[in-house]
Amino acid sequence: MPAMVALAAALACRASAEDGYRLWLRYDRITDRALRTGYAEGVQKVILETPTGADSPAVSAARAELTAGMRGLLGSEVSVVLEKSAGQVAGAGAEGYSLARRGDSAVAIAANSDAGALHGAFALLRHLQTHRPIGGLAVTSAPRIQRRILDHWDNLNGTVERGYAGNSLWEWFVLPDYKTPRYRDYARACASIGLNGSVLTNVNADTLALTPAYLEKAAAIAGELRPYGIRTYLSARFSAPIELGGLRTDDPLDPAVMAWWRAKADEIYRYIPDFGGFLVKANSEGQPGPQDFGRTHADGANMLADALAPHGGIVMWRAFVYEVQPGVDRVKQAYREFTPLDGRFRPNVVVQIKNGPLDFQPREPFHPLFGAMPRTPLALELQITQEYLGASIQLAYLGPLFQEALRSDTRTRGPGSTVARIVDGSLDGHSLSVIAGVANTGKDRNWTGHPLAAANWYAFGRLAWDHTLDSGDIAEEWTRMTFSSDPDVVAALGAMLRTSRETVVNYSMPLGLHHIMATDHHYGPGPWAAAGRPDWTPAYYHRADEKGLGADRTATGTNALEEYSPEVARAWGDTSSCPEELLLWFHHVPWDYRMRSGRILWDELCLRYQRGVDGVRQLQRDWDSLAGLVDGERFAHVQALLRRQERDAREWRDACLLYFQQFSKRPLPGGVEPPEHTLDYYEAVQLHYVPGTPSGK
Ligand code: BDP
Repeated sequence: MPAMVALAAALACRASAEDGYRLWLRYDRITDRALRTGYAEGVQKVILETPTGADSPAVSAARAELTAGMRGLLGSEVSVVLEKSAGQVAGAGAEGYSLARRGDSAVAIAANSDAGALHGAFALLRHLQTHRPIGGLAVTSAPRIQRRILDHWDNLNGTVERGYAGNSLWEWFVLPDYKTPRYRDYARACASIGLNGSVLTNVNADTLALTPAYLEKAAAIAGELRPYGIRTYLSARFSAPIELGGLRTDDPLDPAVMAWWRAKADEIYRYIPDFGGFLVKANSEGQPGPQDFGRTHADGANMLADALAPHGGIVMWRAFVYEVQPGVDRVKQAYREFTPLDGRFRPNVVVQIKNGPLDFQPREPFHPLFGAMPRTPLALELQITQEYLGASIQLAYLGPLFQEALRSDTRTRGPGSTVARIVDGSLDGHSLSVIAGVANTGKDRNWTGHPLAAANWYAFGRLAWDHTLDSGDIAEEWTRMTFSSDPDVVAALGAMLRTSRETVVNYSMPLGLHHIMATDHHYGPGPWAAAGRPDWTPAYYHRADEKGLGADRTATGTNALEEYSPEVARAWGDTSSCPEELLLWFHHVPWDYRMRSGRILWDELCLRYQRGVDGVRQLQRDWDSLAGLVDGERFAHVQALLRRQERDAREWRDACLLYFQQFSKRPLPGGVEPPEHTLDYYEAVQLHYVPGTPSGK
């Protein structure tokens, strides 16, 4: 082959390579001919019915998506026409849609807003991408939670705190002049799963983001996100009045401070007229806040809320607060600080709470603040980026974790008082509702690092839209859209996704163990670690001693259980009724305690760790079975990462069991592989420049 031809062939091949950039919006030709023809005949025309029937950026985005999508999936041209709707579309809410057939050859997408029409366009495409019948097509869908937001922990210098997919998406230095097309593609992906907001900047906030030069840059990004219905938010550093304004105080009750923030809010809205509001981390992990001046979280939040209120903005005030307080369990602190403030926040404030009371561990019980502040809208913060679940190196599909958090029943207002119903506002009648996910996106070509980690972004969006969806169904949808509808692929990848999170739990922190990871970068085991602060030290949490293992959070211990409803506290407070998944979270359990399997705790623990390693090997076998059924590029990438994951899982198992064995003084039971190295070896392991740890070495 002449060199030029070879080069051209290589380039053509590269262009069509599956590098993951297209995410779940691939729109490749449907290979089943009968299905394709049926769709092509049934969807020759799409009617977009909107309140105005007029064009707009969102409507043209919908039109472009439908045109490109149909052309790709069906190889046929679809005509997209606009009509003014006759009246309100029942059940579609402000941002939802209904899909219905119009005669034999057309589909109508009806919505109460242009953003709703765009969501409907994506829903129709998803319907076809997942090969669902269009015969009696009649779908109505509306989001249950009002604000569905990605929180980017992105720094202005391009690094991403806990980001494992390369640098930040936002190219601050060349903004506002150059706007990479990725901004649009990002917004498109978010809109396709129903998200409607992005906090651009890290919760550990930089005041520079609030200066005119950076507001101009943020406005440029906002302009790219807006056509897709994505609103822009920023994190706010509480000390900005001192740092930027030259004031002598940040006291939220000081008139000069209030005036400074009012003027700042006015300025922001001049740049970004539909600015969503502030996300604030205050008096937490060294961040400044109202308590520095003897004021409360409510004083601080309300002062910012008043500044934003004239413009319709909101404050998302985080409840992730803890300090070294001798005698007070870290997991109890947020509840103690926030419950006395219930009813004292302005209506445009939402208190944003992580799913569990500690910090995004592989498994946590639900946060006791859910249900404990009925007069305050509460937002749920989930972590999509896998800080404690193997970064973007290990496979952990988080749909099951998100679902577990949302469906947790707090019992605070009787059975059915789920976290989901507290967050969506239905339990306590709040109209403001927010769900946030800490993003796992970055500059990597495939957006999320691990080729399967985009499933977590996808699952977050789908559950944020409708928390009654099943995480297994979502995994299947994603698989069909991202890989293929080949039944072997759907079955094998579906099984991998469904089991992967529990597998990570098993090889890292089984039976309710938590916070036993390495210090700072959090990648890998570190139950022995001396972190400098008691509440950052794993022994504070695992409490291993000659007698047993686990944190006693019953009345004989820290009594963290008192923060839950009596029904939950009763069930979890007794080892015989506490779910074994949470056993060591709430109890210090003797090594020879009889578990439900009939084995003693030590043996069960060892076997769980082994089960985790075996689980990764099963993931490997499932993936290997897909050779030839998925493209070579993604196949090889995942295969290599699973090899690494198997090694990492063995390290977790061996290191943790050797460490705990010092206390249990018992042999490994049959069926558990002997460790490869000594404990000294594992304790000496030092990782360098772990991604997502901007300050680490
Ligand atoms: C912890 C992270 C830290 C974040 C903090 C937070 O390790 O980087 O700043 O959460 O949520 O999990 O504020």
